[in-house]
Amino acid sequence: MAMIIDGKAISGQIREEIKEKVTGFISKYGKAPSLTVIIVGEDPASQVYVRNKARACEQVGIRSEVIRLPEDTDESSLVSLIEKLNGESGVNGILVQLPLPRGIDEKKIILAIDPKKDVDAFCYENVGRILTGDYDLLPCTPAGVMELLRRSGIEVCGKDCVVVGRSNIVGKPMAALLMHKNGTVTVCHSKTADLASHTRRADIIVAAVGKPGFITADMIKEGAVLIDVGINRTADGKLKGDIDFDGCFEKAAAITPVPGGVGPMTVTMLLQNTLKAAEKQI
Ligand code: L34
Repeated sequence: MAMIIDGKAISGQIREEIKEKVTGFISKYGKAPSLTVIIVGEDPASQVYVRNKARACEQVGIRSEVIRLPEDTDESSLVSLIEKLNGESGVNGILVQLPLPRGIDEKKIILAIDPKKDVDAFCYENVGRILTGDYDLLPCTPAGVMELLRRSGIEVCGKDCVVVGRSNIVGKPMAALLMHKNGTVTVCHSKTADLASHTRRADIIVAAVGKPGFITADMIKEGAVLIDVGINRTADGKLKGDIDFDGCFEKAAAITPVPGGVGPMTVTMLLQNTLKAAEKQI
């Protein structure tokens, strides 16, 4: 029977710690760290995530502003807005919620953000820092996964880690962070021949595929640690992860639920990055 890794509870603990640090920051510098989130269009999932981010900022005393732009916003006005925010000393962190509407080049937008204010750590400079291990800002989801492992007492050193998914946002930085902790890392993806032969050898699986229930009990080994990054909305409106939670529960040693696993940690790591960015800018 698996230990359930309670991301919501761990998140709550970390937010208390961040809140104390933010209080210290405010008494030292006379102002709160601040985050500006830009959301373009009406994607319902993005609306939920951005609302969660704003609420979390409020919880810990970080000042946040959400800028809502219409679906038909053009690339150049979005870039202009980012450039304006880059120049404002009262803005410590800038986040453009992804995905962006068709017709806007995400890469261009990400690279318009001042690397010091890039609290997603998506720009080239920050990605290079992550790969070399010389970083202060980490991408929120992979950082959240590492923190879940650490606070659950799960050792990465020497373990066989299989990351399923190779996105720039999750899979690639996830692999880098696991390597920094001396895990032996395999990155699998949609073209991997015989995926199960890899996942069955894994001590730790991080699933970031975007397919509900994709990782099934027959694909894991007894005692594996399962980290589920997937958030899929099923037809009946429920949230389902990439891992078949019920099927894997007996066989795994530990598993994250969806919701209440990695999701809240993504939001919490954003708070941490915003505080770090603010400290660096002072
Ligand atoms: N720029 N775009 C940018 N940065 C990010 O870090 C993200 N991500 C992903 C999507 N686009 C982004 C997020 O914020 C995913 N993501 C995110 C944020 C919050 C939650 C999940 C993903 C979250 O709060 N999840 C809750 C449930 C939310 C619900 O009810 O839908 C959970 O318990 O998993």
